[in-house]
Amino acid sequence: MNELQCVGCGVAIQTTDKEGLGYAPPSSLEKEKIICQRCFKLKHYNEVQDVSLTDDDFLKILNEIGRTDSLIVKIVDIFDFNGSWLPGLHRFVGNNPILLIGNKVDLLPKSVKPAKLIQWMKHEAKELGMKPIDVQLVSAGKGHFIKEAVDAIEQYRNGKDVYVVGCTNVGKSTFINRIIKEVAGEEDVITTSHFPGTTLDMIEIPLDDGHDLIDTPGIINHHQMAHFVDKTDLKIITPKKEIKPRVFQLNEEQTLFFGGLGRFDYISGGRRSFTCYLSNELNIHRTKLENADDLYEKHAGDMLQPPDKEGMDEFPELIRYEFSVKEGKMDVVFSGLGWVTINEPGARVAAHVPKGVQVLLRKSLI
Ligand SMILES: Nc1nc2c(ncn2[C@@H]2O[C@H](COP(=O)(O)OP(=O)(O)OP(=O)(O)O)[C@@H](O)[C@H]2O)c(=O)[nH]1
Ligand SMILES: [Mg+2]
Repeated sequence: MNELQCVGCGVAIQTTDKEGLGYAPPSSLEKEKIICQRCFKLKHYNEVQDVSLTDDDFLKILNEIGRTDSLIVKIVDIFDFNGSWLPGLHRFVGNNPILLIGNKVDLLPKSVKPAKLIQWMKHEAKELGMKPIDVQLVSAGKGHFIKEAVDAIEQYRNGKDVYVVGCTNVGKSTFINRIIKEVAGEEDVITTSHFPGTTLDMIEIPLDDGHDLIDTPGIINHHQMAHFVDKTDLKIITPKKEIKPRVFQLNEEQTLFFGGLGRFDYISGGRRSFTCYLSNELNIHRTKLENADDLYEKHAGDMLQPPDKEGMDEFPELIRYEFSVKEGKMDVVFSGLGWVTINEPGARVAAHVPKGVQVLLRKSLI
């Protein structure tokens, strides 16, 4: 890579087209570290400029990784484990070993034991057909377990390059920034933001043996809730601090609405409790199952929001999925929104999500 690159997002710098990708004013070329206009706006005004890269562009960038001899660090968002998993990853990594890291552990209740979570991640990874060389848990945002992760990377990379890959928004750049801060003391080198698609090209951070730690653009998972809501609503549904589990004692034929974005029907199984793990800012509304359709019809966008009234126009209809829990403690996952834990077997429930968003039943995480 000889051309000038933005230190924040990796995009190739150009100084002629003000509206185009990678624009930086000509005067900035004299600086030691060049930052593009989009990163500047993100950093200073938290404003995002939409990008004209397509899925194919991103895939092309990532395809190079399969031809390297390197360590792959795959990051998943522990709050949206399945939604941020990236099923096709093996196509990019070739035969390289994968270190799996669950990020954003700070969002889970403190009572959750890290060792148990790692066990759970190993189990899920196996179910999903992946054999990582190791599994770690971190909070890149808060700096928890970073030293452990750095030690693991050092151990497994065997003097090779390290590619940090994953879905958009899982915290790859935050993770690398955190490592840079720990090692070199420099803060916020790479641009991060709560908008998906922040990093635009590979960013190489030199390691002390001549190899690199490489940030990569996240792969977009179009099934994530983040793509169905606008910027304001994204803030509401994205948890920023430790999630306070909300417990509901429900009778049969009762419904919970998560704003207007999701709906959970308890159909049968006797009176029992359900635990909701969602952003603390997201409103939960309880009603009778028989009234739920009407209520959504009348109040989606006002009483049941986000999305707000304006966002409703383009909002896809909710699709219903039914589940019977026959054994164990299970989670009904509303991808990108959170999950509801069914504490005991013997319940029939239904989950409603916008068309295109993933719902699944999994072994309980907590
Ligand atoms: N709560 C919490 N939030 C985090 C953590 N790490 C990252 N985030 C937030 O997650 C969002 C995405 O972070 P980025 O580092 O930009 O994610 P990325 O994977 O590089 O995203 P792309 O470049 O779009 O692929 C930001 O709002 C971060 O502040 C964490 O450990 N805990
Ligand atoms: Mg990034």
